[in-house]
Amino acid sequence: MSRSKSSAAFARAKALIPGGVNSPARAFGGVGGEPIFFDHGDGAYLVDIDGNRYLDYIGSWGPLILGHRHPAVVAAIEKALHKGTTYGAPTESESELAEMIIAAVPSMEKVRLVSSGTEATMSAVRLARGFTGRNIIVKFAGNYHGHVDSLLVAAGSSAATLGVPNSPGVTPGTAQDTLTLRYNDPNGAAEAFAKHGDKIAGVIMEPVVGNMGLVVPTPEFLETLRNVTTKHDALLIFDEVMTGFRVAFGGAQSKLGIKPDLTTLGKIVGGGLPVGAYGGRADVMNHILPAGKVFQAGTLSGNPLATAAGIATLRVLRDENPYPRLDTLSAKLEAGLRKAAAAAGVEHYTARAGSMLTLFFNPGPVTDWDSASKSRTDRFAKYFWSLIERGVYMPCSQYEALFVSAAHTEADIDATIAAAHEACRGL
Ligand code: KE4
Repeated sequence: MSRSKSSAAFARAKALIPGGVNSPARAFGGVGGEPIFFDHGDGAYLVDIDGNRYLDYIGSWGPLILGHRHPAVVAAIEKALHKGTTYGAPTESESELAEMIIAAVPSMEKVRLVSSGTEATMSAVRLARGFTGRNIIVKFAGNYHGHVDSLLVAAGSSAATLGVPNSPGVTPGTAQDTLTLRYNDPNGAAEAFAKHGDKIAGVIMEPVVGNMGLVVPTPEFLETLRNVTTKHDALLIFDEVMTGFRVAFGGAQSKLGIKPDLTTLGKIVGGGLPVGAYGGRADVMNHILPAGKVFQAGTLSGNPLATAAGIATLRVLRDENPYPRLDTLSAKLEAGLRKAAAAAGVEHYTARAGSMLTLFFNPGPVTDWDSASKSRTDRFAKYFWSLIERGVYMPCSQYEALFVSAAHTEADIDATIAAAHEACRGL
């Protein structure tokens, strides 16, 4: 495959934009080589500016559960577009999207729309601190919640250690109020609350992790977090930016049977346009300005084009219920990727939650960042590029989840598995 136009486009972009990309996740840092520039999407496929066609398993990092350019989403955006693009004033479409979110996610009694997942988590953390009057936020190593200063914190070495900033620009003053624990470590969480419980405003977590590769929580871990936060009057925040409307229409919480106090959303809820959301207990949400005193605002929050795309997407998900088929296709893909690695004698471990899954080049089990970070990223890089040459576009990092969309067919899954058999042979 020639990618000369992509290469030229990257050279141009690097002179204008740091690293030539507007988000580091697209920079191919985890796999080497140059990022591919795309011209358009088509159902389950992406077409790059050199005309090469790929089966897309990134789906824009999660939003495109219906695939590229679903007719209902395109029509909804077009209809909204001809009325205007933004008003800076309330519209009924914001209430309609809010009603759909609240109907789908039982723990959400009230919701505020913003423009990204980062804004949603940043606002939820501020709200937890404003509601409780406390400072400390607990997060988990390997969980990503967007580029919020207070959550860009290195893992602390134990329950009692307060995190240190791992991004230049995040001050020690900011990081000192973030406690980073090990995922799937109920004892560590219990110890942290025994020591700091009366100072902890909230716990934020990915209820199913996508950002260290896919890691599922143990029931004991979830139950412990729900119990200790309730006992100490701290808030439990589920960051469902990735899992919301992905692993189930009601999000991971609807499958895990745990009710958080706040939930953050993004990605699918905007149908491919910029929407984030945070919501939960009304008694907590009513502390948000202008109902309460915790400040949060946004010029394009609830943007009419974005809410139209989100409403159309949630309507298709609610009325057509693609989840059983997505689960069947994704299970077939997972089994096929495992078989391809096994046939080549390559150490591997997989984890899946609905239509998001990760193949780790790791003997497993992968239960936390410590175990995930032992993966053979060198093998992943070779695997990634071998698949690219066979027209399969996987997430460009071992520490991400791939996404199957409703536009993928059985034949697409079979072709991907065949390509994986060839890609594993060279590892
Ligand atoms: P955004 O600000 O990128 O919309 O959302 C941040 C965010 C928050 N919470 C979770 C669980 C997330 O996964 C994300 C964003 N996910 C990454 C990919 N794993 C987005 C890709 C990127 O940063 O370009």
